[in-house]
Amino acid sequence: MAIETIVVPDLGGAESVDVIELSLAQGDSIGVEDSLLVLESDKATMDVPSPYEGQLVKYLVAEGDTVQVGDPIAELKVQADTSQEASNEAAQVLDAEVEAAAEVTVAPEAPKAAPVAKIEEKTAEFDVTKSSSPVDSSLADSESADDIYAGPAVRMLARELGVDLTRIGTWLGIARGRILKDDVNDYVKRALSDGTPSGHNTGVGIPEIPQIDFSQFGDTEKVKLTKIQKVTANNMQRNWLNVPHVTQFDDADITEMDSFRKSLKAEGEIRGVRVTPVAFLIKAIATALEDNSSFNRSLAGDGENYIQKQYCNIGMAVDTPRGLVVPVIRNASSMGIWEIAGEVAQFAEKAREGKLTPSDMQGGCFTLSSLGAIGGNGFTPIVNAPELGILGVSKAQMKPVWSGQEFEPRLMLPLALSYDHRLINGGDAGRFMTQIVKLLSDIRHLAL
Ligand code: CAO
Repeated sequence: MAIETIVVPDLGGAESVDVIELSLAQGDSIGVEDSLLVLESDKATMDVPSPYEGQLVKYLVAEGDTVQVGDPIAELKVQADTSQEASNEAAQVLDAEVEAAAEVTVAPEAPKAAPVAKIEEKTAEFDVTKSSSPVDSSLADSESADDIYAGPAVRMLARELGVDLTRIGTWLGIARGRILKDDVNDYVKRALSDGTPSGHNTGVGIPEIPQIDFSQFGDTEKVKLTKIQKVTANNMQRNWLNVPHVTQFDDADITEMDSFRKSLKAEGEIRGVRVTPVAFLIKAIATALEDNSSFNRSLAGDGENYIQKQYCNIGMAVDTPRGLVVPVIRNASSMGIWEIAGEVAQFAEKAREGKLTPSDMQGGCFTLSSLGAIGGNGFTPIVNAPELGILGVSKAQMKPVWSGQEFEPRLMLPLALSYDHRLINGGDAGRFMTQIVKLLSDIRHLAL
């Protein structure tokens, strides 16, 4: 056996480079061309392959050190008779690799045959030459991916699996840390088991929001999403991406409706039902839905047909501590205000207690999202697909309204109707909205 000292090879022009990864532990066995350590210049990271088969005695450098060509970096215990021959071969391999790296640095069209496991360019151009996968360029191009320390073999594994290293960094809770092969494998296992997207190129090719390790700015806490929050996140993204939304705004004068509603208070106490504007809204929507059948449709999955619904069920968004849920009030068009108000209260209570059943939340034709009790002038709700429309209601406010002779104080209710423009035209939406405004402004029409 002989002890061989390994030195920094020709760096293809780079004067000094950083040691970013020591690939072995003391006493580890190593084969010819296996990575001994990883160096990083301004333009590339490169593996220094072992010229010998043998065992690591010790490193002569530490991670973070800066080294130059010829500096000793490690001692290996090797078979005396093989050392010279292996040394020559490895030197040739390394020369070829360094040459390829140098070429790539100046010429993006460098041959694809460049040894990908050995040299890792930090420029986007180089990345494109290394693989036909579009994932690669986005990964290496990412500023934050460069902040992650990962050896070429780890980066290659991540590329092969389509995993974004910055996401792994975030998952591990490190903004600038070293990622190992096991981390990549663990992350993929986790992604496969819970359906978490693993890389940039998921979904429909939309650039992802950068994953940031916020702990670098201050204290943070990682909190698990509730099941409802996860479902809501998926549904919202699905609906936002699939449905071409248009939102139309209007105000309904609910002055009379509200004084009538208030006049029901005493009777409501006897009946044990509190009537809020929501009951009138649901009744108005259901009536308008019956009169405007274009809103009571869904696109068929074949893209060739639509389904015309002959029933009239209205979903009602309820804000709960666990997240947003939408119970469905069935046959709302055939119900009176008392009955609807009773269902609104019951469903709201059931929702907040987490007692809604799946069937309570199925079969909706149209959704009401009322933030009236909370506030705001208006918002643009997201259609609850495969429904075609949703009405967002904000807080009613007293406003001066011109009567033709004078300004009068009127209670105005802001409405926002979002609809799926694939099946609903502006004319359909205008008629639908106008009818809702009319029904709320003169609730006698609700009785007709
Ligand atoms: N303008 C002014 N006041 C309003 C109002 C409006 N548009 N709508 C309701 N109010 C008032 C009611 O009159 C009532 O006050 P009084 O008791 O003094 O009459 C109070 O607000 C009641 O509010 P509520 O929330 O208890 O009951 P509700 O029937 O108005 O609403 C529900 C029920 C379930 C729709 C509501 O509680 C809720 O969860 N809303 C949130 C929906 C949501 O999160 N939407 C967003 C979805 S997308 O993220």
